[in-house]
Amino acid sequence: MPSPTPSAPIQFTFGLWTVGWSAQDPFGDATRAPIDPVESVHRLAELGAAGVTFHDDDLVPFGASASQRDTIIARFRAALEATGLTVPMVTTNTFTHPVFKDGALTSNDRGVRRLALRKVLRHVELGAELGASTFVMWGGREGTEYDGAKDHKAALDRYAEGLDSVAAFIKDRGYAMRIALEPKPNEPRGDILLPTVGHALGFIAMLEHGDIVGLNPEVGHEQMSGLNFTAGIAQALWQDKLFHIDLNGQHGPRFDQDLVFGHGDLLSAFFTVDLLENGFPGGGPRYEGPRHFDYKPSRTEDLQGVWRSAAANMETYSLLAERARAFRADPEVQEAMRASGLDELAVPTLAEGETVASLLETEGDLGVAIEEEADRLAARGYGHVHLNQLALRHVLGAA
Ligand code: ASC
Ligand code: MN
Ligand code: MN
Ligand code: MN
Repeated sequence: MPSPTPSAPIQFTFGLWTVGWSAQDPFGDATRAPIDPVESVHRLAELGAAGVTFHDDDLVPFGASASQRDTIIARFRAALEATGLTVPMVTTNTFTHPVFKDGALTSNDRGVRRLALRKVLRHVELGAELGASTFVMWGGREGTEYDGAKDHKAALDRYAEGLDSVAAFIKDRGYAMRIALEPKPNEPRGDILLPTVGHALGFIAMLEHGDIVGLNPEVGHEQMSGLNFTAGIAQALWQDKLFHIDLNGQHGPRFDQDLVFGHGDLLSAFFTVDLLENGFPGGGPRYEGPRHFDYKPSRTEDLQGVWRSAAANMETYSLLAERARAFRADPEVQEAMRASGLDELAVPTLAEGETVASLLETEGDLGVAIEEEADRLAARGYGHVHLNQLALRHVLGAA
């Protein structure tokens, strides 16, 4: 049913490193000048964003003196106050400096691991000061190019040690903050540890402080592995582990494109928005965090293109949210969902009090009877294609 009152405005947030990217790639120089983070805060506020996020080094250059750091942060805080933008999430850069070439928390070099940990903890402190409730950790350099160059058992032990140390620090300080791991299969490393949502969920279950560790899945990162992003975040939600999200666009398995949200697989983007805005068809855990964009304005764009591409992310999401609302409210869709059996799937397979032993006893006779029953059940059509065509009509504004 359409909601009787207009829903609260969607909270869109952007990484400072997204619009601020000066577009250098492995083959070519920057095509744009860097943008002052204070300028980005003002421009994003004008475009209707609710908040910004950043790596430590996006704001304060690595190696800046304490007084330089204070000046930069004071100026940034003033911009936040002037615009009303919040900082719901921060993250650490443990990938740019050459020291991290073999990883940060999982570098083979213990000195590097200890330095990385200090860099992370310092940024946890700044994040807490700015009110961030999520601390994202993208381990872009945690991995290897060569299977023989990493002891995976030891690397996962060190990854767990590092994360548990950061989580324990957050708890000891009493910060209202949770960690969100961001999986990615490869790039910049040949293979990255915790390559997918599934790997990361399995890893979190092994942590001592896994209660405050969840996920920050990125659309393109799952699609680089040929995986279904919506299905991935659905499982994370089911496990109460969808702490944050990185929205963008990607054309299947290839280099990380970081396109505008919806500029990759549009139908997949529609179902992502449908899940985030409308929840599971049968109810259940909802995503409550910001709609965060981690995209890159393409290298072809000038400054006008940068701000237009930022606006495009929010416009696409908002249009899809409208379409997803209409999709769920459409009686024809509701009927198609029923015909597909979506409501039946919500019914437990065993009746209350029933056991598998009693199931076998009452309905277990194999042979002719079970074959007849199977044939009868097999005759059903599920109408999934029709349901998907109705979704497509809504996406195209034709329903
Ligand atoms: C992040 C994050 C990524 C990377 C990448 C850096 O914090 O979420 O995907 O860093 O954007 O270029
Ligand atoms: Mn990416
Ligand atoms: Mn990301
Ligand atoms: Mn990214």
